[in-house]
Amino acid sequence: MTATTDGTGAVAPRAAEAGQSTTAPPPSPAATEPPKIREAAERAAARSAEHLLSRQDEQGWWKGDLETNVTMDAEDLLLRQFLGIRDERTTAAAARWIRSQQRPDGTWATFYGGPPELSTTIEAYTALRLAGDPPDAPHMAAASAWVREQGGIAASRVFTRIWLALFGWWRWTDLPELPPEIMYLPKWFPLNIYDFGCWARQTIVPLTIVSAARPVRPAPFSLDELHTDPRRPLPARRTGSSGGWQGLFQRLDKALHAYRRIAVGPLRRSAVDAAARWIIERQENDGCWGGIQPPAVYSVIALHLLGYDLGHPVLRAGLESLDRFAIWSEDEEGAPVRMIEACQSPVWDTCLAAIALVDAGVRPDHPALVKAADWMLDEQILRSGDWAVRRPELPPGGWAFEFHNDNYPDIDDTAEVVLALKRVAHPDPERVETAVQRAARWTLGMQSKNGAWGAFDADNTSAFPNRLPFCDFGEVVDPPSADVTAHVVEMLAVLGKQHDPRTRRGIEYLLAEQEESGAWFGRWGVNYVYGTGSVVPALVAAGLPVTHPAIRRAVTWLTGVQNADGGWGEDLRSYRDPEWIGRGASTASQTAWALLALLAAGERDGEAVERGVAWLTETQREDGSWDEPHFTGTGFPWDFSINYHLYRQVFPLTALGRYLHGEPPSPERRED
Ligand code: R03
Repeated sequence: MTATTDGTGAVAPRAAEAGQSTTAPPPSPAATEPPKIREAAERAAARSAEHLLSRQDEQGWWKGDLETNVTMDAEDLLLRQFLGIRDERTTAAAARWIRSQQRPDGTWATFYGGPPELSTTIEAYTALRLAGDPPDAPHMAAASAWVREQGGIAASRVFTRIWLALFGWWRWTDLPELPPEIMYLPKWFPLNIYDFGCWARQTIVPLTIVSAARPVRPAPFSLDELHTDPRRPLPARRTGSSGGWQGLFQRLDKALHAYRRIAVGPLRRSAVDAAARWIIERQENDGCWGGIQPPAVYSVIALHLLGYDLGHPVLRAGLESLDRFAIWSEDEEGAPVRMIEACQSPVWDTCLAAIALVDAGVRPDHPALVKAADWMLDEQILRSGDWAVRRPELPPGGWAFEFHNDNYPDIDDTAEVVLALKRVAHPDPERVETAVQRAARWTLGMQSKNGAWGAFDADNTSAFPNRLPFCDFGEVVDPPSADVTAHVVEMLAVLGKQHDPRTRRGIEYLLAEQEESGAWFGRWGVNYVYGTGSVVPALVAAGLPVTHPAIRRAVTWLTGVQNADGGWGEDLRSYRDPEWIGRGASTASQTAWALLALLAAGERDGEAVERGVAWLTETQREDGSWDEPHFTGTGFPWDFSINYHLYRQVFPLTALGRYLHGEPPSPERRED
């Protein structure tokens, strides 16, 4: 009988060990398996489960910090400066966080251990100038010198230069035009707002109002030291057009600049009003926009420019929602430190935590799991959102990533929530089943033409948005990806739909997406380890035999990139440089993702799994948690990275659980 105890009696033997019927008895410990690794794994799983259970909110959810980079903190201060509401306490606390992230060479990066990044360094420097740090202070002089060497403000991204233009530190004429008339492009016309990914759409609409207004509220200091030639602070507009699509879109931008001179009048005014209405219609009931930072900050600026005062209910709620993105802590001297989250991930964290706890042997009817299931059930979104523009007939039924984001449920969260709900022994199974069926119907209805799934929309694959001069940061469309499709296929398999033609098309997409190496690209997690760790369990759950060539090639790739210390790690640089694919310092979440794939592929008794499990047991901390300074979450490949602070807990626990108790039950799990 293998049970893992967590001191509260919460962890009982899995049904199989308790002699109750399940689809498959757990694998018996291999004769060769040294008992110590199993005992170590049991101890680690019990401590990890206890740690995770202790972090559940009394409302039933889990939420780990969502750490990104200091542009969030800098832009928050710039927003407050622009609105005239910046206070010294908030400024000082934000400045402490920003300074704490500066590296010895004076620069800032977008991820732990990453290379210096120009726009991030410019925004951080500007925020510290707002906080009163003098330009000749050593840490400031080092930063500005490095910025000048990299080409200065002129070489930074469009978003950074928009922030600087708000204070006259850059010229609006040297920024791409974003005409509000875009609101009037029909839904079938290229570059209509629904051709953009939902996050880009929600950001661009308010920015068209800002672009039309071109506001300048002079700043209390200059930033001449951030230009390559401080004597020529505002270099001439960057012209020079290249050929092809890029040249075409640059000429379009020039034409839009010319159009602007005649743009005043009824059409422009009505377009601005249409944009304002669109924004206000989409404000969430907690005041945020889409649960993410960019639409919120630009919507507040846009509406303020249209005359909404800060006391107006829309703006007051918007600003209060931004305050909720702040995480306050203290530094060693006890001084307040404030870090802004770009977004919050309670739904994502809660479903992953529930999966981890059940897979690790916590009773499926444990009160914590029932409470989590109740919270998730209350979070299901039962009204239409922007996704319905492409799917007008489809009934709602998805989940979003955040606390409040009814307009933008995502397919990834929906699939993982269903996988979590199907694991919990809920006292009201009919309620769960109704929610699960709604979710399955919505998810199936969101399948893209190529048989796969994007994150927020169906067939959001236009090639035009990425070519706009404005779009020089992140992704601006939301095409299908292997990791989201895998989570959906795994969900459909658990629902007994592995033979449904739509599931088969998803499987075919996944098999076609496998790369030469045997790995799969990771869109929302870093990177090929995440993609492969998502796809292999899904294919096996859907009935592919572990002897299938695609599974074998994935196993070969994973064992080939295992680190000498037994763990797995993949540096974010693999999004830029193939040399880094599968390479990097071992991390808890990525080691777990590799183990999830190998365990699903039947490699439980192999050396790679044993070494990986050993790495997890040896690196676990006394309190049952793991540390993970490395970023393993992806917002936009390379441009915007996330350290999901709960990944380092939930995924190792899931991997240890499946090592100890076997794969989660699914209608078609084959025993090879
Ligand atoms: C893996 C989990 C499931 N997954 C969740 C995805 C949520 C990821 C966080 C979203 O936060 C964002 C932060 C952003 N920044 N800038 C942009 C942005 C979007 C989302 C952004 C970039 C380009 C444009 C507009 C906005 Br144009 C910091 C599905």
